[in-house]
Amino acid sequence: MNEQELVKLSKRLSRVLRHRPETIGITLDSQGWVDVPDLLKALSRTGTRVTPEQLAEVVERNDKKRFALEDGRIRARQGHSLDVDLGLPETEPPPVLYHGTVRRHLDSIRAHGLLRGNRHHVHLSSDTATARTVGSRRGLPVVLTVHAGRMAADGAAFHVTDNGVWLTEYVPVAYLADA
Ligand code: HQG
Repeated sequence: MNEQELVKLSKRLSRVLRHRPETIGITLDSQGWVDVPDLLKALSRTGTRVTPEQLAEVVERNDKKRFALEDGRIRARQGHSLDVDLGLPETEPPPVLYHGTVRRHLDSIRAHGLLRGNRHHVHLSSDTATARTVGSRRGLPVVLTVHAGRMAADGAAFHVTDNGVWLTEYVPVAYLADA
């Protein structure tokens, strides 16, 4: 597959495995998994023919390792709006993490803190370059520092996905600073 085809299929998979499985007539189990043959049949029924080899290629070559393929099943590693339990253990965060956003959200973020919106968690990065990339999806990026160590010491839970995205439910204003 060429790069364009890979990105297109990755976006389609993100949509069905994180947000809207019902649009192709599948359901995910409580941990977000679906059997590969069921997924491929459903994609084919809805006009997207994908072979098991192509699916493996998208999972393997995905720039952010967004999907996990194990024992004939697949799931998204993070980013769900659906209620799934990823089973990620609570993990001690580094002293600071970063959040990439855009200027137009800053007033609201400084008033209310970082909110998870439709997703299960607020997404944080361990380095500023990744945070900048996340922010730049929406415009000129602005990077905020999150005092994760202090938050954890004050009782907040953090999780990290196996592709290195840090997750927490909410970041109060008191733990935010400019990067
Ligand atoms: C902003 C991508 C106003 C927040 C990325 C962000 C990430 C507020 C937007 C992952 C706010 C939510 C997640 C507040 C937060 N007032 N705006 N109080 N609190 N926001 O897409 O972090 O490619 O849900 O700054 O790489 O941008 O999908 O979150 O701009 O890892 O794998 O509200 O999605 O990964 O946007 O991105 P999102 P995000 P994938």
